[in-house]
Amino acid sequence: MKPHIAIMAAVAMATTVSVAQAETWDMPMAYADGNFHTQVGKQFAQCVGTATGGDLEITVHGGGSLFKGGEIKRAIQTGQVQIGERLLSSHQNEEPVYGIDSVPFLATSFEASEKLSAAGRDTLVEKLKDDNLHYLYSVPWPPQGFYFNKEVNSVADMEGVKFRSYNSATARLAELTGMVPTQIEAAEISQAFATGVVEAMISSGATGYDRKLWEHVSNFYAVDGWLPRNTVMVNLEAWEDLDEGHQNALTACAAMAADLGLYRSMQYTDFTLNGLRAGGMSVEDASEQMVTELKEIGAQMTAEWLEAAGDEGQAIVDTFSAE
Ligand code: PCA
Repeated sequence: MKPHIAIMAAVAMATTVSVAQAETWDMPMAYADGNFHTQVGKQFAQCVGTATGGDLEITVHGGGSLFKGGEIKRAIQTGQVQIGERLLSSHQNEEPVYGIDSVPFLATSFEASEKLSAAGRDTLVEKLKDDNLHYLYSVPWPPQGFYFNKEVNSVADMEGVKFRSYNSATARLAELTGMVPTQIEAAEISQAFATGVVEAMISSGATGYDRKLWEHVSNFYAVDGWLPRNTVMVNLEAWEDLDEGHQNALTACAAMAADLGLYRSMQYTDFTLNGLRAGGMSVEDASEQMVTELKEIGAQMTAEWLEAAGDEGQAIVDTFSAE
């Protein structure tokens, strides 16, 4: 073999070897590319690429482009993708513990959301493991408030309103307030409002801002009902196939992403509420009467959740309340 051919062959072989070693994972995410969750996911992916020296490259697919929100958990569980992010509370019907962050008026601030998440972490990790998933990190949405296309001062004003829900807790809340729920993923909100399928919802300022809700509704009422969380999970076999060094890299990047996500969520709260105002919406606190009535409904939903979640659920709430 001529020397330069030998070198070329060696280079080709080296390239082949390194390509064969580098693993690529797909990471579906359900929310808009510009949303902080997606941006944090991308920074997490970048961190993993750097920390593993390029051995593991994660490609983020935002906006529900690879799998829609409702399909993501199953896609990870079954190994169709190795990693992804999901609003776990929308799987509360599978496992009550997944819905703890959406129990109305249990944890109503960023601080409380972090505390509740920490109190329930060990149980959540076990539940996810039973579902063939490894927990990596979770990030709270900003506090939840109501969007209506009219002035609403009490629960009576909600009667008969067509309401967009995103999990079973928001559907139950609609029922208990006399509204008519339809479950719709965030990516489909604009269309659902534009076609009149729904006319109201409860969500963060962030999602209303991402979906330009001012084009469809007039009023936002801050209620700070709860802060649901998005959870990033890995297929258990994919996780176990990683060597310890790479697992450590993912765990470290996950800790970074959790901190960054919390910070970005806090930052995004005022920014997006101001964005709703700039779009022409009225943004104000819910009336005292509305809050009082909602808290009564919240107490009923808390009791319902505790009944479903049993001793395990009670233990998480006790740890959360004790500290
Ligand atoms: N946005 C998501 C979940 C909670 C939130 O603030 C949504 O509306 O689908």
